[in-house]
Amino acid sequence: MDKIYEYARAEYAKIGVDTEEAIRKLSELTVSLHCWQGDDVGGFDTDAALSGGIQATGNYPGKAKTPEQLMQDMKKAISLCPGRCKLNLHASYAIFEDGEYADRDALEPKHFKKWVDFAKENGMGIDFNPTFFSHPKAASLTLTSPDEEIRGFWVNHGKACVRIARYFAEETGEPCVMNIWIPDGMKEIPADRMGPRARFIKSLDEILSEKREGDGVYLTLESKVFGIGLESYTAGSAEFCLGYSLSRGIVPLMDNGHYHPTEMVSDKISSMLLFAPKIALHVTRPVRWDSDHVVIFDDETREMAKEIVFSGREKDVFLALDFFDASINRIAAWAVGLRSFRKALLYAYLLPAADLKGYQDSENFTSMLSVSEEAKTMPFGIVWNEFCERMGAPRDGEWLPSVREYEEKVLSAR
Ligand code: RNT
Ligand code: ZN
Repeated sequence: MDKIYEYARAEYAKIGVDTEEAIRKLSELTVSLHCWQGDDVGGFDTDAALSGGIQATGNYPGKAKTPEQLMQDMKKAISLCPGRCKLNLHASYAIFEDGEYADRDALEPKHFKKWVDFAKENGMGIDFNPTFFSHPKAASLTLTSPDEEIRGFWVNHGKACVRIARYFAEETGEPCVMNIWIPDGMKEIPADRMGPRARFIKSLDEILSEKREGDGVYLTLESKVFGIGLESYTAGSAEFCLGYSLSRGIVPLMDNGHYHPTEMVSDKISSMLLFAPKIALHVTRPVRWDSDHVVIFDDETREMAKEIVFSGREKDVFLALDFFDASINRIAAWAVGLRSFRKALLYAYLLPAADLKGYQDSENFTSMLSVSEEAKTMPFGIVWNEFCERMGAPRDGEWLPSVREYEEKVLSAR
C-alpha cells in the first residue's frame, strides 16, 4: 500500500468509511459485458440490417467482422477493466462452421460452443439474449404477431434460447441470465392495444414452458417505452413487463434508456426490490432519447449505484451494460462504460450510508445534503486507482495508450 492510498484511507476513516471494506465489496460484484458494442449490434447469423427500432450511429474504423475479432476485442476491453465480468451474448452471434446454417428457431448449443470456450478461457460466466430483430421474419411483429406461423417461429426461437442458456449455465457453472426483449410496437396509434399484449403473454408462457427447475437459468423480461418507427405503442411496456414478471416469478429488467426522460430508474430500484426477489438492470446513457451512449460517471449512474448498494441487496441485482457507440474506438467505449459503472459502484460504497440514512430519519436534511455534497470532493480517485491496481487492471491514465497501440496494430489492419 502506498502512502497516497494511506492518506485517502485516513480521510475516509474520518467520515466513518472503511475503504478496505468498500474495495472488498466492490470486488464481489460481477458486471455483464455486452458483446454487441464490438460490432454495432451486427451479429453473425444474417446479413440483415439492424432493425427493431434501435440504432447504432457512427462509422469508426476497425469494427469486429468475425467472431475471432470480436473475441479478441472483448478480451482486450476486459483486460482494461478491474473486477469480474460476465460475457453477455445475443443469439445473433451464433457461430456456424463449414457452411452450415441454422435459422433462429433451430439454434442449438453447438452453435455457441466457441463462445463457451472463450468464456471458460477467460473465467467468465455467460448471459444470453434471444434476438427478436434483424431478421426477415421480424419485419413486423414477433411474439405478438397475429400470424400464427410468425408467432410460432419466434416462440421456437425463445425456447431454443432457453436450452442454450441452460447449456451455458451447465458449462460455465455460473447462472445464465436470459433476457427477453422484443421491439414489437406501432408507429401509429393502435386500434387494438390489448390483442398484441394478450398474444405476448401466450408466447411468453410457451417459452417459459421450456424452463427447468434448478437449471441455473434466470429469465428476465425487459420493458420499453418506444422505438424508432414504433413511437405510439410498445407491447412490452413497463406495466406489462412488471405485471408479467411478478405473476410468473421471472425477473423484471429495467433499462434506464426505456422510460420517459424525467423518470429515473434510480427511483424505481427500491420499489422493484421490495416486490421482486431479484431484478436486473441494463445500464446505459440515454441522451434526449434511448440513444445508448456510453455509460459515464454521471449523476444518474451514481444514483443507480447508490440505490443498489444502499439497499444491501446487491446480490439480488443482475448488473449488465447496454450501449453501442460506433462513433469512437469501440474498445475504448467498452472500457469507459465498464470502468465508469464500476466507479459509480465504488463511489456508492464510499458514502457514509448509515449517517446519511440517519440524517434522513431524524429530518436533518441540512446534514444529509451537505455530507452528500462533500463526498464529491473526497479523494475518490486514489481509492479507485488502488482498486484497479489490486485487480491487476490499469489505473486511470494508463489504459488509453494501450488502446491506441491496439488500434494501430490490430484494428487498422482490418
Ligand atoms: C433495446 C434494448 C435491448 C437491446 C439489446 C441489443 O432498446 O435495450 O436490450 O439494446 O438487446
Ligand atoms: Zn437494454
